[in-house]
Amino acid sequence: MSGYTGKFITLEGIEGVGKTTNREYIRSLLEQTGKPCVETREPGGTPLGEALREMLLQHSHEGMSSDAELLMMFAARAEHLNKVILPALEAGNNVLCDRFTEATYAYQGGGRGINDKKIAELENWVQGDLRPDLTIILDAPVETGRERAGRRSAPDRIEKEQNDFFERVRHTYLELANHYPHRVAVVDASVALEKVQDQILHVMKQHGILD
Ligand code: T5A
Repeated sequence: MSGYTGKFITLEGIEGVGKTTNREYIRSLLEQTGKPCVETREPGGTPLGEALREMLLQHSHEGMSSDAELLMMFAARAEHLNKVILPALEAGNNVLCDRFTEATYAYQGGGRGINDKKIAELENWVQGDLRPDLTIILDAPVETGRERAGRRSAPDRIEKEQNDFFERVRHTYLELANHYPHRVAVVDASVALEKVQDQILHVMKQHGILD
């Protein structure tokens, strides 16, 4: 838990499940708490983080080692925490972040096969005790997510991975939800948007983010 008066909410899931689509809705729910909401994303959220994002996602860095990828995700995160997330929480705001460390467990851990103890060491170093108050995992079959993402844009360096990579990513997300049910919730994102948003409202109430 973040331990701040504002809430730290993160949004996760494989490609194309609807994170961007649902951000505005979640933001509007968070604003009902009376506190402003700082909306941000990872990798990114700062000038350095956005530069790292570009390097991570562009095709000119095909063949990047998994460890380099992992360390760049945490370099971007360290900057993001220091410059955006912690100042916003310290000022009493809610923070809504499109992806955070659960993505690292899912993609670099599940997808790339990096041992989760290595990820946990970096998590503890960079974040100390800070964990999101609630992580909402939008879950849908890999084919559904990829088909939706493909309609939107051409695949980036990570999106061009094969289905088995995304099956491992999805599986790791679901394992995280089983492991941390008090702070990680799964929403079925394969259904119509209205039904997805009903579930989001429900989990935010269930986890005490909204009354
Ligand atoms: N990454 C990130 C790591 O590997 N490790 C890390 O630690 C971190 C932080 C970032 C990449 O970096 C990786 C993961 C990613 O590969 P990103 O842009 O944050 O990339 O993530 P993407 O998943 O690529 O984002 P997308 O924009 O592709 O997916 P979204 O945001 O989940 O999907 P969205 O909202 O754009 O929707 C896609 C399409 O589906 C439609 C929308 O209208 C849109 O057209 N849609 C629906 N259609 C029908 N029914 C619904 N319920 C729908 N919901 C949305």
